[in-house]
Amino acid sequence: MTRLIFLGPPGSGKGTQAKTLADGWRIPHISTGDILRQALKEQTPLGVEAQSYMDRGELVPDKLVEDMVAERLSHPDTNSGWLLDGFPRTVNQASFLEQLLDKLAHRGVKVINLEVPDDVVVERLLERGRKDDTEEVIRRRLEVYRNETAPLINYYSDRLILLKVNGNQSQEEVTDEIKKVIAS
Ligand code: B4P
Repeated sequence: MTRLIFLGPPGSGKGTQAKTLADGWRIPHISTGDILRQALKEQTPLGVEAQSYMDRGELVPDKLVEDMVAERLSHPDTNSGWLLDGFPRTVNQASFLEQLLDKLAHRGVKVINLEVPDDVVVERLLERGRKDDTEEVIRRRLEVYRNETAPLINYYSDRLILLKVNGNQSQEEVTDEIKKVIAS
C-alpha cells in the first residue's frame, strides 16, 4: 500500500512527480493547490476566500485546507493508497494530518523531500508562468516555504519517515530515484 507525502519548495516538482506516479500506480493524487485552483475557478466560497492568499503567494489559512483534506482523505477511493502533494505545509497542518491518519487507520506513510536550489525553482516557475508565477510572488512563496514549510523536514526526519530525493535532475530521473528510495 503506497501512502506518500511530497515535500519541497514551490517548483520542486511535487505536482509533476505526484501526478506521474499516481497515474502509474492508479491511486488518487491529492493536490491541495489543484483543489484550491478548481474551487477558485468555480468561485465557490472556499475559492473566493483562498484567492487573495494565493495571488499574494501566502498560505491559505490552515483550517480551510485541513477541512478540505479531511474530506478528501475520507473518500473510499483512498483505501488503495494515495499521494499527497502540497499538504502539509505548516507544522500545524502536519500535526492535524497525523491525527487524521490515525483516525482513518492509514499507516505506513513515507515522506519524499524533493531538494532543488532556489535559482532553479525560480527559473522553472517563471517558465511555467501560472498566475502566481511572477518573480515577486515566487520570491514570497519561497520565503513562506522557508519559514513555514521547511521545519517539516526535521519534523518528519525525527519520525524516521523522511526520504531525500535530488529534484534537480530530469523528470524521468527524479521519478526513478523516488521509486528507488521507496523500495530500499
Ligand atoms: P501548489 O499548487 O502546491 O504550487 P507549487 O508549490 O508551486 O508546486 P507545483 O506542484 O504546482 O509545481 P511543480 O513543483 O510540480 O500551491 C499553490 C498555492 O496554493 C500556494 O502558494 C498556497 O497559496 C496554496 N496552497 C496549496 N496548498 C496549501 C496548503 N497546504 N496550505 C496553505 N495553502 C496552500 O512544478 C513546477 C514547474 O517545474 C512545472 O512547470 C514543471 O513542468 C517543472 N518541473 C517539474 N519537475 C521538473 C524537472 N525535473 N526538471 C525541469 N522542470 C521541472
